[in-house]
Amino acid sequence: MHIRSSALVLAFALLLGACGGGGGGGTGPVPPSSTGSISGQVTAGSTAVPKAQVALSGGGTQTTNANGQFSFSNLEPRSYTLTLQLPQGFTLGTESATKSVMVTAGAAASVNFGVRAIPAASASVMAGNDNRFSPSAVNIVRGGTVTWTFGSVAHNVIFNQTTGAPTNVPIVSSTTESRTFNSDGTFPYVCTLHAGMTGTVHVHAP
Ligand SMILES: [Cu+2]
Repeated sequence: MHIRSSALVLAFALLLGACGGGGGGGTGPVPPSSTGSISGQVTAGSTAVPKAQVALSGGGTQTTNANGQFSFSNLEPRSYTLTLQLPQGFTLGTESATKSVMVTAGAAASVNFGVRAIPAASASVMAGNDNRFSPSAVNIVRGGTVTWTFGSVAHNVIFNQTTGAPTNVPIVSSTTESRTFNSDGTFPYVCTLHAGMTGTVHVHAP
């Protein structure tokens, strides 16, 4: 192996010498790459997952960047295994923590992980004087609670569907109201006093 690559280098040197004439600092022919790379991304739905650890068999661990991306380069062509470790707030869901990938010379293999965000136990929504619910959509775990904070302008919270939804919040101002959601699903709601003042609570299984 070692002898063989030395022989290759020698052959290249001879080749350069033979046709190198006038150049002086020319770069010469670029040999085809003998290594490959792996790159990928960790996402939870449409959200990138930064600070995930991706370990490569045979050495090396990368931490995903702000876009959930990672990459390994200069890899000898062969099969590798990637092992994913998620930061807090995320779970694998149906995704597997380890994936095999074949690296070939001169090519970039792509390996992506699609995981799931663990929904929060509670969420807060402002029912402000601008006649908006903010944020307009929240995600909580089943059994979790949403608290609405009302300013001096009066609003209500009326759920579009009653099955699985908690009781409506009557017209109130300058107070907070909390509701617990015990059923999975999507629960849209409106303030009937202000056209277009709408919100949604997404309730997820733990
Ligand atoms: Cu309102």
